[in-house]
Amino acid sequence: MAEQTSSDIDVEVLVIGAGVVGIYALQRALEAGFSARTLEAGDGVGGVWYWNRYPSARFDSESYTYGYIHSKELFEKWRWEEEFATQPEIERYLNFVVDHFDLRGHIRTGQKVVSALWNEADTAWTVTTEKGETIRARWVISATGGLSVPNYPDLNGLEDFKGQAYHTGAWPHTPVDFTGKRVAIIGNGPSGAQILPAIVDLVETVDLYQRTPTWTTPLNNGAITDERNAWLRDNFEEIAAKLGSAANPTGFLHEPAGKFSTADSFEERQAFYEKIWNSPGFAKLTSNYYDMTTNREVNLEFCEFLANKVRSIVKDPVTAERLIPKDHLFGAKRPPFVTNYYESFNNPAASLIALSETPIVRVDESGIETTGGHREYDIIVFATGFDFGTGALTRMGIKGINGLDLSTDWEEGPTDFGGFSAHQLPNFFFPGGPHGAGGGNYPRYSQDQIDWITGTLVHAREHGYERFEPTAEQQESWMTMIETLAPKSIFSAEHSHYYGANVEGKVRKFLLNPGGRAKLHEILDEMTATGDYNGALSTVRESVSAS
Ligand code: NA7
Repeated sequence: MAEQTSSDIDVEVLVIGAGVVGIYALQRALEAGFSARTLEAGDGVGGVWYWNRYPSARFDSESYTYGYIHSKELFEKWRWEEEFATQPEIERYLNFVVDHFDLRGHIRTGQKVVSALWNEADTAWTVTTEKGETIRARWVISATGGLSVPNYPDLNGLEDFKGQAYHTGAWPHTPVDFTGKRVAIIGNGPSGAQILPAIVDLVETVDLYQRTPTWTTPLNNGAITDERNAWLRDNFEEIAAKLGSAANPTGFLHEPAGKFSTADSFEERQAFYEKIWNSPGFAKLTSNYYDMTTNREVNLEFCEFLANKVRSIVKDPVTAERLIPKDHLFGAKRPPFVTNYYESFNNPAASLIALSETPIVRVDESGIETTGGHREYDIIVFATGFDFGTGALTRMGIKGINGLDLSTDWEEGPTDFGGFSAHQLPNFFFPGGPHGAGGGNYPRYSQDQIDWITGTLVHAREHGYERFEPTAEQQESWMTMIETLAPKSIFSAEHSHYYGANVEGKVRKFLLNPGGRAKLHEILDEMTATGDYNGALSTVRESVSAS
């Protein structure tokens, strides 16, 4: 077998995607001294925050807990305007980060990857883009996102519609003018719930098509004052340590309730729920009673509190009842946190169409027909979510050992190790992929993964390993953990994108890491306890002789 030389490859580390995860992966690889490059499909950086430019698209994790926490200098240089920043601010931030770390020269935008082929003899990947660019890399880090492939509903006559139609996840760069327009929004997840209040005062009419009600609660956003900003700067070390800790399963700063529901009387619990209602974003889950997600009775009591909130806000009692979920407990499905969602239905321009009562029959050139009648529209907004977890990876033409085709291999659901690698896909990492995130702040999970991946590449370089491939046993053990703990996850509602249920024909398999960060770290620590990661790392010679 020929000696490996650096001329066999164009670059040591190829990152695919310049979103939150890809930017970090590129920076870490360069910092560790690898030659590295990024291919990005969009014409700019930002990933999900580049594509989702619909009105009022914003974080529902606090800006400074979602942003990067590995650099004090970066943390101090960027000043967030709002507790929960909007998309333009986030896109500006990510561009700032790229320039701060001098990454732009390593990123090629407008380069969508269409194939990635493993070549065992060269211990290298050949990656090709839609425009025909080909790059050979020793290691590939596919940071292509869990929510990057828009999911369109399978509706009769969709192609006949003559008005404007947009998906929230592929929003145009030129602003859409909603003034005086008749608008349909299909979907009431976080995206649909965000866009409704943003346009309701502009439109002639807006109809929200709801398949299943959600437990939407107020975001409780606010501007970051100078005092708050000074506090953030002064406490960077503590903030970074808390967010970065594997013992922090949610990756937020929220203070835990410190008690079980049984500690309080009925009246005290109602007062506590009021406090929770007024808390920021995800604190409604992370600062709630310890047993909120495990004790059905207390969760039902909280749901009744929320239902009464909806009834008190929404003036039309029929609409209010339609907005109240009946099929899942609070937290079982990823809840949206949005300002003025329920209030929007008090605007005479807004209507709720409950698809459980009047399903869509067809779309035609002028609008949408349900079993309740026909309504005309100038604009249809698809807020119908994404092919979560596996969407991008199964569309990238990835072929591993012996031509193993990832799209067919994962037909019955993804099998992986650590939520970022797979047996028979050597030297290929997909941080933020299926089983990547747990029930918490997405970038904190991805940072854990990237830090480990970068550490592995450095370890491999220092010890002469050229190949990383989780063994079949390591993968099986990880997948057993996923399957065993999935029913215990708080996001247990099977009718959710965390089970792939929103995509027509997709197999229903749990797509998060139900063991959380602690389990991930425990498993990875066990692996790294030996020099060759219990057989996952090898030299080219070893892998050839083993095959
Ligand atoms: P989500 O949370 O997946 O929500 C998609 C919404 O679209 C949800 O209300 C779905 O109803 C609805 N949907 C999907 N398909 C249809 C069809 N065919 N007909 C009617 N309604 C449909 O996506 P988002 O973009 O809102 O949020 C994605 C992530 O962004 C979120 O997890 C956060 O991380 C932020 P369903 O509930 O399935 O009945």
